Order: sequence, then structure tokens, then C-alpha cells
Amino acid sequence: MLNLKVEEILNAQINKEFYSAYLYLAMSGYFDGIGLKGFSNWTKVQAQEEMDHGMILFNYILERDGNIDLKPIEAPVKDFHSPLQVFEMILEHEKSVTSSIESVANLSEDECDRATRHFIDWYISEQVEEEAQVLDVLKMIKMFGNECTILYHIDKELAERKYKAHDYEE
Ligand code: OFO
Repeated sequence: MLNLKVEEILNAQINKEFYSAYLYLAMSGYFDGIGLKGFSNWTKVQAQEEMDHGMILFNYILERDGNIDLKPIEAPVKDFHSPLQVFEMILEHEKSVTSSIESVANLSEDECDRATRHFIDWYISEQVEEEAQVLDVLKMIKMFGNECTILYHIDKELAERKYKAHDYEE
């Protein structure tokens, strides 16, 4: 049986993961609209991964005989102006998700819920990976992004990203 405080924070985290998916989808739409199909692909793949993150939490709550409590998903922001501005926004967003994952880890420790503490480690590693990926793109854009030909090459590189279902690994 899942501790009620832990159950609540895990349900809140589901909401954050699906909000993330919404946010990335909004970005994907923006990039498609300005002709950057590779950027659009990258953010769309990220949206799919975020839905996996939400589903893994959903399945975990059920596995622990907890209750699912889904809240409305906020509409994503949509004031996007350039690849640089969007990727800066992504980095800030992911940092805030990292800190909410850390709150889950801290609470599960405080509540002596070892199973959740162990489970959430996967998300901690995932956040390290995500922030690193975003930083790589951000650095490329900062370095070369103002030159159209280079932006075109970055776009081609981001078009290569493929969605692979994210499975929770012990
Ligand atoms: Fe789910 O990792 Fe990004 O937000």
C-alpha cells in the first residue's frame, strides 16, 4: 500500500510529465510552422518520451495499490520566438522538473518508502540525461545558430532523433 503523501506527490508528478508533453508538442508545432522540421521532430520525440514518463508513474502507483488522481493539464505557454529562446526555455523547464523529481526522492526518504525511493532513481538519471541533451543543442545554437546555413545543419541533425519507447529499468 502506498503512503498517502507519496501517492499525492506521484500523482502531481504525472501531471507535470503530461504538461511537459504538451509543452514539447506546442514547441514542435511552432518549429514546424517556421519550417524547421528537424527541430519539430526533436521536440515531438521528446513529447512522446514525456508521455512514457507519465505512464511509468501511472503504472507504478497501480502496482503499489495506490489511487490514481488525475488533475487538469494546464495549457502550455506559446510565446516562442526563435530556436535559441525555445531551447533556453526547455533547459529552464527541465531544471524545474529535476527539482520536482528530487522532491519526490526527498519525500519518499522522509516517509521511509524505500520502494519509491528506489523507483525514482530512474527518473533522476533520466533528468541528468535530458538536461545534458538539451545543453548540447543549446550550445550548438549559441555557437552557430545565427548563421542560416548552420541552423539548417542543426535542423538536419535534430531530424535524426527517433522515438524509442521508454521502459523503466531497475
Ligand atoms: Fe519527464 O523529463 Fe522532461 O520534463
